[in-house]
Amino acid sequence: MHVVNHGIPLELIERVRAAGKGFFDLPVEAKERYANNQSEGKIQGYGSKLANNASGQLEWEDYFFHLIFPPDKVDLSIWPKEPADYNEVMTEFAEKLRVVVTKMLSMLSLGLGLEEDKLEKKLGGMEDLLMQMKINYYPRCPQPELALGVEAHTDVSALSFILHNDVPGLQVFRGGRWVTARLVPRSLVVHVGDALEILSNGRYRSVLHRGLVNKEKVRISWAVFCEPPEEKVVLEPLAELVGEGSPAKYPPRTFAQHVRHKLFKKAQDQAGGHTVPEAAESAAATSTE
Ligand SMILES: O=C(O)CCC(=O)C(=O)O
Ligand SMILES: [Fe+2]
Repeated sequence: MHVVNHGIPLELIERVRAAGKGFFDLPVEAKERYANNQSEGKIQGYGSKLANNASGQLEWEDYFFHLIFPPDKVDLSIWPKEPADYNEVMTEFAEKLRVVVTKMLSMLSLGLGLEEDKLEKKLGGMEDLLMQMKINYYPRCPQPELALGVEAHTDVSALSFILHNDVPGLQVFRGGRWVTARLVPRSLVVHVGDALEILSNGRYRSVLHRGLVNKEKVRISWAVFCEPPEEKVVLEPLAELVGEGSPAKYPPRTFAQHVRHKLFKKAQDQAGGHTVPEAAESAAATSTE
């Protein structure tokens, strides 16, 4: 969905875009000083996927991943030092977006017939709900039909907020086909992720989506994943939504267990010769909404 009138000044959004683009415009040696190291568990930092991944699909992107909220959990040492205003801009954006997160979670709680602060509290509240920024940088791709920016997936988060540089490419799977998200001026794109699907016992569905690449234009997106803490919260359908006639559709798991389970399932499906998710395979038609 697109959210407008969200209260984040356009001027601040422009500065976030400029700061992210400024980082990716640096020479590769400068960017590599921030390289992540997945095998050592260092997931924050700069990474590149311009290589074949396990499913054989080429993911054509570089990215920068780091925590932006709450402030006491942020590790500023790994944030880009260039452009010089990166910290200031991203910190201000995180604070403003955190207010929007609370508003969205209130509305989504009310939509389930629950108290306004139910989801916010369940996801860890001001202290423990994490906001992770992933800046996706999709270079121009000479043969866009052979690659994807990001392959089809649902986000593990509760909610994801996406900004982009006005180049189309985000697609959601709806009604049995891939639909390209419209570019709505001044909007934030919001996706429901797995954590919210689980808490709502499937009343809100995690959105299957992917990112296309472009022959003419570089595409950049800023995705902010709002997640519960890894271990503190047990993700399971909220008690109020389970009962006679509506059994729990998901087993209890911590967020960390959910992420591991999903990776394990993906590896198993791939070993069995499937790409994941299967719905994506059968999707031939593509259109613009
Ligand atoms: O580039 C986009 O618009 C979406 C990126 C995305 O889905 C992700 O980073 O999880
Ligand atoms: Fe995503």
